[in-house]
Amino acid sequence: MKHIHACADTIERAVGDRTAIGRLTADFPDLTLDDGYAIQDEVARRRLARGERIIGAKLGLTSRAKQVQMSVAQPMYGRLFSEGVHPANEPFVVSSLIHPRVEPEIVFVMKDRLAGPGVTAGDVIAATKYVCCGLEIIDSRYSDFSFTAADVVADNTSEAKIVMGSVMLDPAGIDLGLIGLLLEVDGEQVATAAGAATMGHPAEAVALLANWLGSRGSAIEPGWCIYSGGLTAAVPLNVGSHITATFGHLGSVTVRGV
Ligand code: 0L1
Ligand code: MG
Repeated sequence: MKHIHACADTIERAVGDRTAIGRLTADFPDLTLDDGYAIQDEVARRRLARGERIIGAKLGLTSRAKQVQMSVAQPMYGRLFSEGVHPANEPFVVSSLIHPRVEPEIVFVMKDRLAGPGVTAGDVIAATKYVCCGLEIIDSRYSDFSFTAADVVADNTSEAKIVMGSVMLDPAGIDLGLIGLLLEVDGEQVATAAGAATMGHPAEAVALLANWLGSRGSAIEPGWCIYSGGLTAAVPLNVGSHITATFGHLGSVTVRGV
């Protein structure tokens, strides 16, 4: 037993109080990645009991830019909940979170169930209803976004809110690895990337997720949306700032902090 319930309490308190906490691993240095997922599972169980719904999943740290920014060099996954959907074009209240950041992602909306082992990027493309662009608004519950892999997995990989673009495309007709991205803050270019920044191709990240879930007796379910991981480092969302991601073929998506 590695204090799973106590750690889940700590994470939930940080979310509720909107107050950053120290790393769980400072108190429990032997916390493993599996313990992190057990804490994530426990918090998810409580959220479901309170009436939230799971609407998908997210990959974290699938690009080199994100791994370098966070000093954690391993991909991971978290859950997306119905409470997290933020309508495009609606201002976002920055003070509703602790210290939000935004990252641009390619989003898969699934038509078929997918579970490993053996799921490939080709299987992902075939099982996808459409792809669109998205912004993920992340909010680490840890001070200064400072964490180990076990900490951030326990914190549902900093999950907070998602915003989805409106252009929906069949991924079979485009090379998602070669899709370009321009990230702007207040009209200034802050980063550029291509879809290949996510594990060579964003469908590879979704295949990894399907294989991980399969190994845990779970699956990607029809209708789920999957955020395949930030293509660039995340940028702070401040009051008054406009953050826009414009993708080749997939259009653009903006969030405005108020
Ligand atoms: O979606 C993400 O890539 C977040 C995972 C890492 C946590 C973070 O950057 O806060
Ligand atoms: Mg993300």
